[in-house]
Amino acid sequence: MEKYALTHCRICNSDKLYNFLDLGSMPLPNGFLRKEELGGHEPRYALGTTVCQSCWLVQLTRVVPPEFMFSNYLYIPSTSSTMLEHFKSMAHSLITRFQLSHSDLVMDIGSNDGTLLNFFRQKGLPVLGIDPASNLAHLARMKGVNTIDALFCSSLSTELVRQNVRPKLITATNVVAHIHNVHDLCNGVSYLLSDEGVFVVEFPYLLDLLEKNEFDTIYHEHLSYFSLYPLVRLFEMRGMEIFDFVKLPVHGGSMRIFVAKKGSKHTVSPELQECLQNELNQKINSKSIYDDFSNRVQTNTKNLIECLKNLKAEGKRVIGYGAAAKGNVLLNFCKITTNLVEYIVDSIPYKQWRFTPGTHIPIYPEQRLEEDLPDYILLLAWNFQEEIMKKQAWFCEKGGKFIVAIPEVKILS
Ligand code: DWN
Repeated sequence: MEKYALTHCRICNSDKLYNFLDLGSMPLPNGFLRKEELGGHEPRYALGTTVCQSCWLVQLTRVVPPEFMFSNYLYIPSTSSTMLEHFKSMAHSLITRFQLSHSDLVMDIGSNDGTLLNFFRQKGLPVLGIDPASNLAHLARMKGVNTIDALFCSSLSTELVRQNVRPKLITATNVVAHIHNVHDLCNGVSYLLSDEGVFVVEFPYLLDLLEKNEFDTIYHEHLSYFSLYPLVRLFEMRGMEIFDFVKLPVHGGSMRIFVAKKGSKHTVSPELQECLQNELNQKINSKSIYDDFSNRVQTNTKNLIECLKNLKAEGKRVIGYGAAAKGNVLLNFCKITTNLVEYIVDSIPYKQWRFTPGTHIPIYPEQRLEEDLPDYILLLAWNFQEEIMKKQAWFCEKGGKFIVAIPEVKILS
């Protein structure tokens, strides 16, 4: 059997899986290389998507071990003002909605560099971060955010309860989709959460991914691509229930769900049923929506390659903006190297002066742009289009143009 192959749905254990998009075999999308690592062995892992024909969870066909991806992690949300604002308003809205007081512990699973928790801490609440990336846990502690370097699991929650750690609020943003054993996660959360406690989960929303052709957000870190339909089933299997949700614009369209133990005082929002019905109306429980998405991916990527080749033939210079994980999926799937994109600029120091995995495009600080005026910028971090185009407005004023490939190829000036 293929290494790390998924054989059964991680939520309902069905083996009725329908494969609908094969992105080939590529290196891990955050596997940035130092100069001396170029030419060395770069492990590649199959990247394909499948949908369970029982609970309709979209998931990857392979499960790469988390220790390969999250031990020393290079993704830091705090480098974006968009994400800083997002997490600040998230913390403030949760404190207000659930009337959190200074005695209510807030725990964040996948707490990264402590950005979200720091907003709770600044309001005087006790906080605890859980993240396996020691490099990020160190950054969090430097902010004053107490953090445990570990992958969250039910055995860790047992130890925390033994130490009388009982959070009133547990958050998990862009992490539940990264976890293979979601049943163990739910067991751990349910055991740890206080009786009226709330588990708030945020994730890129499947319907946005499909509607906006966001295929580059499909990569080895993201094992699941959630809609409400399979999640309702997951939490019910674990004695919990989703009682509310909110849609968000970040990361190409996300959803935040509010979960509590069955029998809690939290009343279920009537809009939940409407959203579930909309998912069925959009046919998330049929193969055709996935086949249509796959066909659009093929068309859009062919259009991008043709656009870049035409610009090259016209003698135009193209660079990339944002050494994002999703950008590496796009570059590897389209086999775009320095043949079409000369270099990439990025604001994260960890990534600068390294090279992209698989395509080996050099990454420089954003300041490089001012020293060198290319003709076009391929916006790999399209989810920050507004922030980046505002920051680099001078580039368009000087006649430069942006290229976006998602939801389809467009030239912006
Ligand atoms: O789930 C995940 C999503 C939420 O974020 C993680 N698995 C990994 C990560 O994916 P990503 O690498 O695609 O994330 P970003 O934050 O969309 O990547 C944006 C990149 O653009 C970063 O490397 C930073 C860079 N950037 C920049 O150079 N200048 C971003 C902004 C806003 C800028 O002004």
